[in-house]
Amino acid sequence: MPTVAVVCGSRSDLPSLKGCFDVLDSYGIAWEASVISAHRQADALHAYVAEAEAAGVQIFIGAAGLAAHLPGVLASLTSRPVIGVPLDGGSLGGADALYAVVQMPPGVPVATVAIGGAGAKNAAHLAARILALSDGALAERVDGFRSDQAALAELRIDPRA
Ligand code: RP5
Repeated sequence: MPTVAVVCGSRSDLPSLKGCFDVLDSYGIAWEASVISAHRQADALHAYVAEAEAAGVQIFIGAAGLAAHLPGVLASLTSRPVIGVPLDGGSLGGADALYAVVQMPPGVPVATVAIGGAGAKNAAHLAARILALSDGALAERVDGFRSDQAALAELRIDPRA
C-alpha cells in the first residue's frame, strides 16, 4: 500500500524525479508514481486523488513544469499534505513553474521545494520528515541521514581526506 503518491504532469518529467524515487526508497517508504496532467486529464486527476486517499496515501508530491498547476490542483482535491516540485523544462528555466507552484492562495497550501532535481530530492526528504512524526523507526532513519550528511560534509573540509 503506497504511503506517498508522486504525480507528475508528463512522461517527460520522469527523469527529473529519479532522485525523489531514490530518496523515498532509501527511507523504505512505499510510494507509487503516476503521470496525470492537471491540464490535459483533469477528470482523471480528480478520480486518482480519491482512489489514492482510499488506498491509504498520506502525502502527495506533485511535480510539473511550465504553468505548473498540478500541485495546486492536488491541494484543492485533498486535505492531506501536498509537496510541490517546480520542474525546469521550459524556456524560463523553471521560474514559471516555481511561481505557479509557490504562489498559492491562502487556505490551499502547497509546500514548495526547489526547482528541478534538488527539489525532487527534497520533496522526498520532506515527506519522510512529515511521516516520521508518527513513525519512530522512520524518524531514526531520518536522523541517520542527517548524521551521515554531516559526516560527509566534515570529510569534504578535511584536508587529509
Ligand atoms: C507540464 O508541461 C508537464 O509537467 C511538463 O513539465 C511540461 C511539458 O509537458 P510535455 O509537453 O512534455 O508533455 O504540464
